[in-house]
Amino acid sequence: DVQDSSWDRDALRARFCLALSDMYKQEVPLYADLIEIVNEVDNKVVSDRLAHLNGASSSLAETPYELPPRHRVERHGAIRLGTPYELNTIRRLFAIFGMYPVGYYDLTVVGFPLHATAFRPVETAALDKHPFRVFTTLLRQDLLSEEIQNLVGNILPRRKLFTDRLVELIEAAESNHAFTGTETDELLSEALKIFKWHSAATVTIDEYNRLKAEHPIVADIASFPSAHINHLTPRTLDIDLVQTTMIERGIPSKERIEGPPPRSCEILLRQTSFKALEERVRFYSDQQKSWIDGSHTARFGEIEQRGAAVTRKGRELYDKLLSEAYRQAQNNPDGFEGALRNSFQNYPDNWIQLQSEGLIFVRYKLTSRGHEQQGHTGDSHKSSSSVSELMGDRLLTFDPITYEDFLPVSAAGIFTSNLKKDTRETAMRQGKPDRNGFERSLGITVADEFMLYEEMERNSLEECRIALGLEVI
Ligand code: OOG
Ligand code: NI
Repeated sequence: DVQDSSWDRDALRARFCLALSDMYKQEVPLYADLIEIVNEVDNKVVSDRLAHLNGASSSLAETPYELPPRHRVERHGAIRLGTPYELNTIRRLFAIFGMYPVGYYDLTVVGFPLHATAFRPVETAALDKHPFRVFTTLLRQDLLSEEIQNLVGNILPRRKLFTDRLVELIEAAESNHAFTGTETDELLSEALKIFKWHSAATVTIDEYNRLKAEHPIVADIASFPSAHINHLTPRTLDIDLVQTTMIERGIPSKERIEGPPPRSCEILLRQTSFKALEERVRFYSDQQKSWIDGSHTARFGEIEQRGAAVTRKGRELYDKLLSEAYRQAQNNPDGFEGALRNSFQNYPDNWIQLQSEGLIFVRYKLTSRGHEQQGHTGDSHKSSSSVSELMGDRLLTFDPITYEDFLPVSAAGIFTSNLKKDTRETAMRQGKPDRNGFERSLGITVADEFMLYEEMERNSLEECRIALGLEVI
């Protein structure tokens, strides 16, 4: 069982994320600037909150001014893969780092011939240590025109994302081999090669143009020898401030922040980015019988702010209010932004209400009064006391659980801000989701994110009930 191996998956994941981040800083200097802005903004938010807390009594579930250890290191990245073999092997690699596939994302709804999952830690302790995640898309070759299917079918099986040594090390890990320090270093450096940028295309300029005419994303996936990381995203405490700072400093930022409007109780995910870079790429030209210069636009920088994970009911309300905002955008003097603020007035914006209406997932914890009464509650409380009774008696309180996943519609906003629309898009929009096909390629099923959050909530409540000497229901 790989779960019980001798190495520390959390420590490996932390090293892997740091190494990727260092590599990407070298490759995309604007990413390094972005990290600096995020650090500045977050320092300011923390000192403002401290000043505020010194003046006021702290209320329930107020965002802590002491940041959890995961904060400064938190990132997500994104890669795009071409074949089932590539997806399957990435899954085996990421498992060594304690990252498992969670959720199925169908991107045909936004006109992309892709489906995806997010590789991430799933357990509370692992998430608390280092919550690195990689949004991983797989090309849907079945949605391409026959001509491009043939072209891609020729190119992709020949590329070698994983070195022989890497595959050997993955196999060793799977048979529970205890890695030496040197082998761990090798594992990381061989893994990094998968994500590295290459400025020489593996296709001719003509092929590149044909792939790009099909859909720019197809060219991005099929023209290069690696699955280059296409963005790496730090988490910030104040995305609005990061956005204005980016604009002030002349960074080509996207116009709007994707996701929910600004709120006092953050939910789900808000994201913004700077636009993709136009990069010089060398292509072989059959006509000129030589290498020529061309360009490719795909890699960008992104920032995110994460809030509470919402329940299915909370997600339905989110989706409903979002589509309402789209419908009303034309009639609002402030356009989509105004319509969004308007429709989200119907999304409760206070933690107690969000919790009591079952809109968010929470982690229960004992209040200080609860701690004092540990084990003594039996007399005054029915052992079947409900959550709301225990909260009413101020024995129990909660923290919202952080959303660890992605929002496909936001992702689409980011995608489309970086890529020109295309004629075949409509055909791709008609594609049906193919979760079974995706899972067959992956080699296992993807976890259901709602069930993971539910389990965290249930476990936290059980622990509290046990500590209070109450019956576990
Ligand atoms: C993936 C986009 C998804 C996000 O933050 O929602 C994503 C891609 O561009 O390949 O990273
Ligand atoms: Ni992203």
